[in-house]
This record gives sequence, structure tokens and C-alpha cells, in this order.
Amino acid sequence: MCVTLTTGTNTCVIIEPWCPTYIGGRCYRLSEDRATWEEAKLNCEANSSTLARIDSADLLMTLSNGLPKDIGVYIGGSDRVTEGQWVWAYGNVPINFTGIPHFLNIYREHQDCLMIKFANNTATLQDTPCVNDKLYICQSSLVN
Ligand SMILES: [Ca+2]
Repeated sequence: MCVTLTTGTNTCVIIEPWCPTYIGGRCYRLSEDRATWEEAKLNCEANSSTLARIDSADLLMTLSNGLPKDIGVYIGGSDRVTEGQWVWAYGNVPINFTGIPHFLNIYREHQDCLMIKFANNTATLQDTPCVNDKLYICQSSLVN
């Protein structure tokens, strides 16, 4: 069921149940279900949204306040096509990790999807296997 929320002059087209966080002209939603990265992407798209692009430290920090601690949450980045070349899930845009806390570990070949992990009061972007069932964050654009 589609519903619409309005804050000021911005309108967010959302799908119930949606607990929107309005940041930088977008709405973000933490999933209630767990899914593989590919399933998560499809689930977001089935709800008029996309797997989230978290491309600044500020956005990472703000969103992390609403995340469960110590577990990874999928977002829309991967290096599935070419190992070590991280791109956002839409438009094949290279990910610029500069200034964004991140940790891409040594098991590179087996960890091709991006997650947020919030632990020890710090949020980082980390690589993780794509096949594990995890919570995920969808985003949708605000419509004026
Ligand atoms: Ca990798």
C-alpha cells in the first residue's frame, strides 16, 4: 500500500510500513526482513526504492544512529564484477571511500558486497559475503 508523507515542502512517497529518515532529499528505510544482497536489491525495487547509496561520512553517521549494533546491514555497493573495483548498485558509479570510515578486509574474493557495521559507537563501511541474510537499507527520492 502506497502512502505519502509530507515534511515542509518535501513529499516522500513511501510504502507501508515505512519509518522514513529524511536526509539530503532522500528517504531511508531499514528493512524488517533479512535477505541476501541480491534479494535485498530486488525487494527495495519492488517497493519503489533502491538499495541505499551511502556516499558521505555525514550520511553514514546520521543513519547509523538508527541501526542495530554489531550486525552488518546491506547497502547498495559491490565489487562483484571486478574484484577491488567498488561501484554503487546503480549506474556503475565508482565508490569514493575518501573521508568515509571503511574497512575492506583480506578475504577480498569472498566478500563482494557492502554493508554498514555499527560497533563500538563507530559506523564503518565494510565488505561482506553477498549470500548471507541481512537487514538492508532502501532509499527513495523525495518528490516535491
Ligand atoms: Ca571483493
